[in-house]
Amino acid sequence: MRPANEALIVIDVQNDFCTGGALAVPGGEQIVPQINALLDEFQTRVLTQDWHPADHASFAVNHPGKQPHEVIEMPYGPQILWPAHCVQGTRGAEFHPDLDIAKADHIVQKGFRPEIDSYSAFFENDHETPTGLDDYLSARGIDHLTMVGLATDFCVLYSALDAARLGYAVTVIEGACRGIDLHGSLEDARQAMLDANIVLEP
Ligand code: VGL
Ligand code: ZN
Repeated sequence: MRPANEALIVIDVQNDFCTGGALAVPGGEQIVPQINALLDEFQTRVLTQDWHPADHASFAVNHPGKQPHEVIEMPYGPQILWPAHCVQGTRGAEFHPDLDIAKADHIVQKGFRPEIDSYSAFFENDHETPTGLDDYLSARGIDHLTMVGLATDFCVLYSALDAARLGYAVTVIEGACRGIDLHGSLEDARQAMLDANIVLEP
């Protein structure tokens, strides 16, 4: 068992990010068995859930004439447009059926405000609206996070960078993550995490 100051953060292991899903990450479902094993090791286990309303501003379909992966300018900066995914209450938004969600202590839903996306488990994409996760963890004396999940180069990356910035020691287990890899974003993500002193474990 890991010590009480450590938590496992499982990012967005949801049907829409797995094979057959609306925003499928190649091999997304392959990480589920390893994550289930990790859930047994940690005393504090947090899941995040991408949880968008159907009219969410990150969906290309809500911007006439725009296609997925085009970038638009939002008040908080550039935003990549995505296929509609993880719509609240749909099967695509549910956790992968094999993920052992009964072992989680806390679930953070994010991206539920129509006008702002939220990649990070800690802040929305304006980098200042908090999700409450930092308070939850610091109230429990947690200062070390191990992160796994989907996608390595988006929600795992932004969660890990924010956690490092907030002062947590952060480890990302790359074998228990899968990436989208848009225009080399996976290699950029690895470099950004290394630059932030995040430990990358195989
Ligand atoms: C994610 C793109 C859009 C992720 C979520 O979980 O990495 N990526 N929404
Ligand atoms: Zn999303």
